[in-house]
Amino acid sequence: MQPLGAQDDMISQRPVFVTEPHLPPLQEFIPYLEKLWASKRLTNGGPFHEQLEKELAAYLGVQHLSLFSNGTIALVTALQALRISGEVITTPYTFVATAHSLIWNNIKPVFVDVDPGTCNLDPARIEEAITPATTAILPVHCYGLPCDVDRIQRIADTYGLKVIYDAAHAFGVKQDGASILNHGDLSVLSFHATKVFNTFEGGAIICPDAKIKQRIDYLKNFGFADEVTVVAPGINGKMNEVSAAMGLLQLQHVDQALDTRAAIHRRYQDAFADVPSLRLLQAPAGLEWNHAYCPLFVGPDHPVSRDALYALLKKHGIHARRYFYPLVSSFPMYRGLPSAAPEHLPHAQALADQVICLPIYPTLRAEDQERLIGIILQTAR
Ligand code: T4K
Repeated sequence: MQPLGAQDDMISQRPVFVTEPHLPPLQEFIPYLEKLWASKRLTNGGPFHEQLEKELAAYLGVQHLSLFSNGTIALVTALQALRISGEVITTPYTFVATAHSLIWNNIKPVFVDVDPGTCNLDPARIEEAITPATTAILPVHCYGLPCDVDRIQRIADTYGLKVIYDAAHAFGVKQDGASILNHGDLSVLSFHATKVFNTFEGGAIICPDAKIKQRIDYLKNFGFADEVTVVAPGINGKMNEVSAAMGLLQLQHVDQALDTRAAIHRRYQDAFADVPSLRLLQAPAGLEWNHAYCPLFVGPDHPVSRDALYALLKKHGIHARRYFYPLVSSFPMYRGLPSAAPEHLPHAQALADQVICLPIYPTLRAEDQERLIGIILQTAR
C-alpha cells in the first residue's frame, strides 16, 4: 500500500482536460445496441433517429428539429436551405466552422466586432457592414450566452436579411423560460463529444415550420424526396442510429449533467470573486444557462498574462484552452478580407488575447478543480 503522500502526488499528475465527454453508464446503452442489432437499421432515418427528433424538440421547446451527422454539415446545409448567397455578416470570435460553412457555400464572410461583455456579435456594428450583397447574418451564441436577438431581428427585418444562429454552444439555453433556439430563421446545434449534450458526433437544425424542415430533410439525404425523385443537390448529413440512440439515452441524464456544470461554475465564481483582474462571464437575469464553457478573462492588470497562465497550467497537467485564439479572421483564408483587418475587430482581438477556458464537465473532480484554482490564485499574489 502506498503512503498517502505518494497517492496525492499521483492525483496531482493526472492530466485534466478542458472537457471530457459526458457518457451515461455503459450498461444503459447496451439495450439500444441490442435493438439496433436486431433491427439492422443503422442509418437513413431509422427508428431512433425519428424518436430523437421528436423527444429533443419537446425537451428543447422548439417546433421542429432535423438531426445531422455534425454541427458543421448542419451549418452548411442551413445556408443552402435558405439559399443564402453573396455576403454574410458574422463574428470572428468563434470556432472556425462558423466561417468555413460560408466558404463551403461560396459566400463571402464579413466580420463584425463583438461586444466585449457578452463575446457576441455587437448589434451596434452590424448596419455599417451591410452592403447590397448582404443576404444574411450568422451570429454565434458564444459560450451559450444569448446574442441580442431582438436587436439583430430588427436589423434583419429592416434590411430584409435572414438570420441563422450558430447555436453550437446553446443547447438547452432559455431566456425567461423560452428557448433561445426559436430566434432567427434557423438555429444550428452541435452534439460533438465536447458539447453539453453529445451523440459522439452530431448536430441539428432547429426549424420554425414543417415546410422548411422538409427541405432540410431532403438536403441532408442527397436531395431525395422519394426513391426516384431528387429535388435538390443535397449532401449526406444524416445522423446514424448509434448516435441517435446515444442522444435518447443522454436525454435521460442531461438535466443532472447541467446541474453539475452549474455547481462547478459556482465554485469557480466563488474562488475568483475577490480577484478584480480575473473575470468570469456573467449570465443576465432570467437566463437558464448551460455552462457549456467557463471562459476566464485574464485582465491586462493581472500580474501574469493569459499565455503565461496557460503555460503554467499546462506544466501542471491542466489543459485549459484558449477558445477562441487565434481569431478566425486571422487565419490565412480570411485575413485578406477587408473586414478581417485587426483594427476593425479590437474587442474580438482583446478577447482572443485574454480568455482561457477552464475545465468544466460533470465528472471534473473537486480535488482537481481545487488544485487548478489554487494554481490560478497563486498568480494573483
Ligand atoms: N460552431 C461553433 C461555435 C463551434 O464551437 C463548433 C464546434 C461548431 C460550429 C462545429 O460543430 P461540430 O461540427 O464540431 O459538431 C472542439 C470540437 O471538436 C468542436 O466541436 C468545438 N466546436 C470546438 C470549440 O472544440 P478542438 O479541436 O478544440 O477539440 P479537441 O479534440 O482538442 O478536444 C478538446 C478536449 O476535449 C481534448 O483536449 C480532450 C477532450 N476530448 C475531446 C474529444 C474529441 C475528450 O476527452 N474526448 C473526445 O472524444 O475542437
